[in-house]
Amino acid sequence: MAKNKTDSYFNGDSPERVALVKLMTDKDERSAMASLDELWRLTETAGGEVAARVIQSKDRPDPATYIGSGKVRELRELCLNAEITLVVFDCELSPSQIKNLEDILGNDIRVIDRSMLILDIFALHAASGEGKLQVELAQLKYTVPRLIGKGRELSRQGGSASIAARGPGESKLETDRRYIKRRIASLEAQIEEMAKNRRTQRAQRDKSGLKRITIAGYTNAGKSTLMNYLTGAGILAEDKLFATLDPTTRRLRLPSGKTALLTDTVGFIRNLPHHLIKAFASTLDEVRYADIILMLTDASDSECLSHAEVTRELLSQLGADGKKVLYVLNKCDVSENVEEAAFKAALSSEPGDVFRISSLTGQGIPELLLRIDEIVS
Ligand SMILES: Nc1nc2c(ncn2[C@@H]2O[C@H](COP(=O)(O)OP(=O)(O)OP(=O)(O)O)[C@@H](O)[C@H]2O)c(=O)[nH]1
Ligand SMILES: [Mg+2]
Repeated sequence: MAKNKTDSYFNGDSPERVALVKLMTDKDERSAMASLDELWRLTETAGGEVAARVIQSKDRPDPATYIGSGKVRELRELCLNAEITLVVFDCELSPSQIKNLEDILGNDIRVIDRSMLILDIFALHAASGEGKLQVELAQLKYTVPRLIGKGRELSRQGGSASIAARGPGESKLETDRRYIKRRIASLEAQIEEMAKNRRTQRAQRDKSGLKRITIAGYTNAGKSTLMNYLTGAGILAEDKLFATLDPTTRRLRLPSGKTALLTDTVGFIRNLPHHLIKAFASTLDEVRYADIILMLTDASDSECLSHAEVTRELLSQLGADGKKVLYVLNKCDVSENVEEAAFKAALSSEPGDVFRISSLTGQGIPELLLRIDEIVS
């Protein structure tokens, strides 16, 4: 089962030492570095310590080993010298690529890809029953086929499961394909049942006639901090990726005295694993059923514009086109540098007003609330 925060990796042994590997196919060094920085943060969030970064320049991925077998042998030397036991690739690897890589790297060095790492963080942070089932489903569909057949145990009970070994599975039985098939069917049925409940709750909320406002944005943009500022919801907000997985809805009092419903939800990231989107469909539906979306972006992040672009694109995929979206630049107590024109260009749509706020100090929030009030009225 997915582990929770209290028995996380940090409580046991020292953090696992990790090498990050990136294949650069287009000579775009800046974006390669930004992508590696993000992978670094993901690794730390999962409880790893980054000990090395490796960039390989190549026209296209090697079908067998992704970076080429010569480079993998170099990587092996590096790992042995630096006591690195886990290699994270900044891409999606096929099960056979992982197998080939581990064959060259040797027994004590494990290989995972970016999606497995993200799923691992989700497993670590899942708190509700629904969240845990959703993560387990995504892991069974993505991670497990990549780990299977190596005699590797998928999860160790108690203490310190290592990165990407957390999640479903406690016995050898669980690596059995038939078992996995049955478990997937059962998870899908349970998740559908919970989705039904969610739909009923939504229908009840609809009867109340209150407008629904959903905060959406890249992970770590400050969504939960804004939710807490506006409603005192007391949601965990911290400088980690994917701190929030479960949606929370609270009543929001507007300046006119009217009430609306405000929802905080799971964050986005570029190349969000496909199976995760499918498994979290009912959670992500909060976007589809919103009357107003507050698209929050961290203005202090050097990747602010690309985050806005990714978020806009995912919102569109999730069925938010045609909805009223308010674009909000957050953390303006730290940085006011983002130019409105560049921000609008990144969104490739005409976003109307852009609000600049700080969810920590409250600056800019009265203006945002007045605008919401106007729309609700
Ligand atoms: N300086 C500053 N920090 C902020 C602001 N808003 C949020 N933060 C910080 O940014 C970090 C992330 O905030 P969260 O509210 O957890 O972000 P989130 O969007 O909910 O993130 P996930 O749930 O992980 O996707 C925390 O350390 C917050 O204290 C702000 O306006 N200014
Ligand atoms: Mg959050």
